[in-house]
Amino acid sequence: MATTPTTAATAATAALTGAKARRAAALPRHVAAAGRRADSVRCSAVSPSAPTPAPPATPLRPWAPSEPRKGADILVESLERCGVSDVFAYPGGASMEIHQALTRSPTITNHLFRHEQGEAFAASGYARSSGRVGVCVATSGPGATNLVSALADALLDSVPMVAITGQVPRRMIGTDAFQETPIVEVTRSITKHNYLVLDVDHIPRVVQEAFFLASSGRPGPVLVDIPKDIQQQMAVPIWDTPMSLPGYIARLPKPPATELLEQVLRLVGESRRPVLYVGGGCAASGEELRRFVELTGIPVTTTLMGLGNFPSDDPLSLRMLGMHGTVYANYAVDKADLLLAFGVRFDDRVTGKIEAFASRSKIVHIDIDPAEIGKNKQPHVSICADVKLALQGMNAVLQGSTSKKTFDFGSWHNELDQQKKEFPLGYKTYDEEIQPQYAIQVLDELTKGEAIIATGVGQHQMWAAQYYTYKRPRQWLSSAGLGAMGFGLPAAAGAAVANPGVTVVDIDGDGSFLMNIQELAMIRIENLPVKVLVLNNQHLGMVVQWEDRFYKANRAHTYLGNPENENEIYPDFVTIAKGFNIPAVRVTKKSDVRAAIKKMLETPGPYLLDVIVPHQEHVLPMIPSGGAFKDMILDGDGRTVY
Ligand SMILES: Cc1ncc(C[n+]2csc(CCOP(=O)(O)OP(=O)(O)O)c2C)c(N)n1
Ligand SMILES: [Mg+2]
Repeated sequence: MATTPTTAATAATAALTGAKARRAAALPRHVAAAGRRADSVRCSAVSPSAPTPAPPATPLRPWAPSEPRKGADILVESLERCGVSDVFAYPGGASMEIHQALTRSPTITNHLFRHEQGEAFAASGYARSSGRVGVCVATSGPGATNLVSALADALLDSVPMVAITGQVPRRMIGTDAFQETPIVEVTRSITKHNYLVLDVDHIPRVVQEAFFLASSGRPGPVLVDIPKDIQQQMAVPIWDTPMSLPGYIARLPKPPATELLEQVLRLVGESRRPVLYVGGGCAASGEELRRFVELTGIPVTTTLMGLGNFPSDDPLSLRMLGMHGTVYANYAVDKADLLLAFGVRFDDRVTGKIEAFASRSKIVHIDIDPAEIGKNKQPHVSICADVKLALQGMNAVLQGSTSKKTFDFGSWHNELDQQKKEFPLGYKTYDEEIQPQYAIQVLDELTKGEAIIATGVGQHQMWAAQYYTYKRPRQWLSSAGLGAMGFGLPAAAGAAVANPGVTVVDIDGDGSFLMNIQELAMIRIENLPVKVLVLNNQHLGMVVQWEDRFYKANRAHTYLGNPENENEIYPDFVTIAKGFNIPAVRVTKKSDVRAAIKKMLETPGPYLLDVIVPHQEHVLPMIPSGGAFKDMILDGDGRTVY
């Protein structure tokens, strides 16, 4: 390895490559030139919680303010100053100083997951469900590389996270030392930014910057790598060191110009078939969005990331669009004359064939990230701004007495209502077989659509998106952009930590659940109300669906059961759960589902329900990859020969 401390430091703080470079390159020049001093922005300014005063010295921390303490203690105190109350940390040689320091923190609790991938997805679940920055800590080498999937996931889904890794001592960096990986290099293109700390005095500033970067503008993951000798070095912290991010801060979008917002409203006034296409970027503006819809009467479809940002039981909701979206949502976008794309990125799973997507429509794109504007689809009007401010601004104009506008989209609503009647979401039933969609509908009914839902990746994820009634932002936690199996259980646990007392259900697939099954230990030991509902089809169902449709049902390593005995359910999740001391039940008959889910919800603490479902079921509707609205598949399943 050729990395020297100096080059690594320069590279870590100066270079922006990959996704970061794309975004930076797209920043408008006039914004970059505007230059504002960083000094005025403090860590607490971006933390949703109130500024935290320095905690009083405790017996655990005998030092006076001007006395030296270990770098690891400075790190933990810096986290406290950023309002951190929970971390997800798994120890090792290069991070045990941090763990020792955590035991001295009067305010921070560590939640011990059993795998670093688990803790990092937990930090994501914590952040997604609360809006607060999720923090995970891992040791060097394998600990750090185990964070990689979750960092990539957080970058693609814009989740605010700070990952802290231990690194080998400075003098050993670049020597292929035991458990050395250049994690700054490894994660450069899957973090919003990353740091290698080479001076103990930099810790307060770097932590402050990391939290600011993670949570400001378009949120994302930031990694801070700290060599062990720095964690051990004694120093007196200087807490008021200002952040040094002048370029970044200068490029953060300004409030949207009223003229632009009025231009958008003029387009709304001229349109007859407008549609709101809403994504994860609207997670912080659910209220403003609802008000905007009340004032305009524009129907709303959301992306997978946008579920809950507009209530899916509202008469104007078209539910989800895209590959597995509803017929009526995709119909609306296909027929629209105005598409209001708010906090979205025209992902290929939404657009399919990009030229055919919203081809009759003018497009208004509002997004906080300039790199998204025009990346996949050229908008007619674009506003690079915080969508919350844009919605507030438009609502103010609409409510203004002098310019009060009324819109009449009655015939458009009737046309879409007709589509809803003609093409509702639905599925066939077969005697006592449990349809996975049915199990989710029962869960929805029994939880009144109020639970926080996490998922794995696959068919069960799509059914969970289609059949649960999300009513509020931050209720739906799913690895959307990366599609990382194994996300569900740890993300559910992280959400349970962030939302004490709230029931969290992990609707999981048998394949996905198996990827982080070890976190059953964590939910048992912390007695979290995490309910695991496994839709167990003994297969990698989503891949099976593609095999059925596009590979003449040739099974290529997609059966997860025991080939020697296909009649038994393998592995036996109920027995495994019992080994973790978690109550668990298996259901195989439709008539038992309701009582079983009721029992699961009524049982305090963790619970596992293994729901045996047929593997022949297909997620429908489906627009094949790269297809258009006209290519939508409405029926058929694995019982059909193609
Ligand atoms: C880590 C990871 N590996 C592979 C894939 C590819 N993949 C997507 S869906 C899927 C099947 C998932 O099976 P399961 O969790 O049982 O869900 P099901 O589709 O059966 O509901 C696979 C293998 C992935 N998304 N993530
Ligand atoms: Mg499966």
